[in-house]
Amino acid sequence: MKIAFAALLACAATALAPAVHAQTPLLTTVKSRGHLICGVSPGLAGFGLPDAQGQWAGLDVDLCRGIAAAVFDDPAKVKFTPLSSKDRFTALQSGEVDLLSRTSTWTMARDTSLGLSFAGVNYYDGQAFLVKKTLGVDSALKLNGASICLQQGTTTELNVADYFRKNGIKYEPVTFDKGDEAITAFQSGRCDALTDDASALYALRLKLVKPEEAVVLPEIISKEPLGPVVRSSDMSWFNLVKWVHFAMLNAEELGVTQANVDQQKSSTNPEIRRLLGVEGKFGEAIGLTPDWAYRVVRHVGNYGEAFERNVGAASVLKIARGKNDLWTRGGLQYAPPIR
Ligand SMILES: N[C@@H](CCC(=O)N[C@@H](CS)C(=O)NCC(=O)O)C(=O)O
Repeated sequence: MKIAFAALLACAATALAPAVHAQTPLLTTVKSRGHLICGVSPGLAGFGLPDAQGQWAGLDVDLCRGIAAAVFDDPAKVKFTPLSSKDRFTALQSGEVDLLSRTSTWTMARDTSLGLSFAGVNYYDGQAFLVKKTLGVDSALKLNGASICLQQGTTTELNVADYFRKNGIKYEPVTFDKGDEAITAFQSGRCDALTDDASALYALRLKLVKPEEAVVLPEIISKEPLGPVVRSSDMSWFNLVKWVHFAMLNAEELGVTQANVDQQKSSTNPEIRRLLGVEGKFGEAIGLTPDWAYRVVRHVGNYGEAFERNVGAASVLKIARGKNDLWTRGGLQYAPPIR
């Protein structure tokens, strides 16, 4: 009886124990470490690539810098960890990085079974094929029997299997660990086609000795919503990452740029005033001061500026805004309001 009573007490104590585990919030860890650790592509122009001085640049890199700006008021307080397609999710799960910002496609399996959560879409992409003009093929449907270079551990690998099966045609996969290896193999003729996210194909094509000798075929065979990923265990950190991306979008929509952000602080538009922390305390719930988004725009710019600089007109890739334009101009980029 005594034992049963003790067991009951123990059960009651467990039931009453706070459900929250005594886990240090990631923001606290990041702040005390003094820098953010961001998992990025090992070297993909436009998204994540170090220059000769080791300075990282790219759209994914700028999201990391935006988070560092929000937290530290210093976009340089980021350590970049290059991760292969195959290793990226394990590195995030193990805590090696604070987030992944690395051309990662939001899929149901990745979002629901890895203990990870996608915090937004910073680039709407789709998968395509690159071939040499000498192959004489103008459609992916004419690739029957082709050997196709691709990267391991990607949605690319799965989509190409679906596409060929669906269309009743055959192919032979030639798999690699890195984008660089795949393009080198394509260059040397080890495969007839290279398949990847369309944006990556434009970046990889520039690595060919004669880029003009290869073309991207017109078919887009999948949806590749690319975005940042965090561990699901820290809701507050998830919100912070999500809202840095939304702040960059809202800034663009409201005409707030890196160049005018200081003048915009005296704007009478209530939406701009809330964005820049002149009114309200919207940063508090994510552990930041009210001017968190001001810091993001001041150091990194708005989404459109980051897009143009890294993958758009002012970059080597020259990708049109297309689906990545704001919803107000017919694109898919849409951020919930700050209020
Ligand atoms: N979006 C796809 C593909 C992502 C991916 O890994 N893309 C390649 C494009 S080349 C990449 O970023 N590679 C980096 C590298 O190996 O340097 C996914 O999430 O599985």
